[in-house]
Amino acid sequence: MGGVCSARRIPRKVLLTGPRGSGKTTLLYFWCRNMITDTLPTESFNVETVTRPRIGPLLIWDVTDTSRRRQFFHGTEAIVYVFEGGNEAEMNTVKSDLTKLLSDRDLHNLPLLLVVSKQDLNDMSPKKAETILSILNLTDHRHYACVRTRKDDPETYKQAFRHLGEIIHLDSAL
Ligand SMILES: Nc1nc2c(ncn2[C@@H]2O[C@H](COP(=O)(O)OP(=O)(O)OP(=O)(O)O)[C@@H](O)[C@H]2O)c(=O)[nH]1
Ligand SMILES: [Mg+2]
Repeated sequence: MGGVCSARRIPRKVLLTGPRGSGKTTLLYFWCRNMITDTLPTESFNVETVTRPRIGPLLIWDVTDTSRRRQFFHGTEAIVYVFEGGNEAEMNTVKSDLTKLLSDRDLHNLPLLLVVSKQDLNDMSPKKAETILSILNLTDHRHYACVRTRKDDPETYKQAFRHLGEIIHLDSAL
């Protein structure tokens, strides 16, 4: 017989967001299909259910447009934020977007997975990204993990999902 999480039938809502073109849909489709797929820029949003035994179903909303993103926040139980580790100007944009996102009352204290994407193009370690983003100020009182991904290494996408499962699991154990 499974544990509490595996028995869960109602999907947990997950918000997948981050700058345009950062690799969100590639990540989502990998989690759904277990393979790297070609993507087109997302017009409005994508939504997929991803089910794994230990964590139960996740309803993952992939949303880019920051001006209309807020309508997707209500009921969210975890956040996945994908960004490329780029130059200083880009990281400043990421930091201000992330700061705004995490201070929203609908996303208060929710588990956060930061994904530093396209590591075949940018060499930015999670530690470096965390320093630039002053992550300790952003992640107080929430379960948090930071991973890097690259689309030529599917294991990085699997690892990202494992971390997402862990922080959700920890959060639901509170
Ligand atoms: N080189 C490289 N390209 C990647 C990687 N991940 C995604 N891409 C490419 O980056 C482009 C954008 O990827 P998407 O997954 O569509 O990005 P997105 O964040 O969903 O983009 P929007 O929907 O426009 O916000 C695509 O051409 C992907 O193939 C990666 O790890 N390395
Ligand atoms: Mg997309």
